[in-house]
Amino acid sequence: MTKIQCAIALGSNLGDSLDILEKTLQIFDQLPEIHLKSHSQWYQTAPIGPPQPDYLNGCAILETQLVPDKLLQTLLNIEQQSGRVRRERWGPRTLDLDLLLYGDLILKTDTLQIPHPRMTQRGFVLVPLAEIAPNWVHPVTKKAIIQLLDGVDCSGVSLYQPN
Ligand code: PH2
Ligand code: MG
Ligand code: MG
Repeated sequence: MTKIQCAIALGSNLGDSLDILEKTLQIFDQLPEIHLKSHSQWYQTAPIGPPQPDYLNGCAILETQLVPDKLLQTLLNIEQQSGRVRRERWGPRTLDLDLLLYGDLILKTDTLQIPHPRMTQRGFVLVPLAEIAPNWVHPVTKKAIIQLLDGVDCSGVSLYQPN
């Protein structure tokens, strides 16, 4: 079976976010069907959506043989293990894992859209992604991640400085 490279966005703004995100990377690495290739640094980001605490965000590149649906299911399972309860849309969460890119696949079903439909507008996704995959070409816009970053307001995104 062929292995596909995928880009994942990680986010948290409830609970011990740094610990939750670090543990998520370990979980990725331990799953036999996923290989963690690289991950970005963590960024503190102003919330988009209803008023809520700042997020910690980052991105990871995974290599996997899982088909998109199974990968999505795996991501949802990990979210649930972190104690995530789904409340309001775009509201605070202990862990959010979004499948951004799956090779150069373009897919739209009732449950899954790849590339992630809002990734091109979000500094909190593009800044960490540009750190680890600047030249990955977004299959719909045909622009590299570093080019997409050019058109986006990143003022709310800064490198996380643990004290
Ligand atoms: N995720 C959301 C809504 N708003 N804002 C930031 N800064 N970071 C996020 O990950 C985020 C958000 C819904 O997924
Ligand atoms: Mg999200
Ligand atoms: Mg999500």
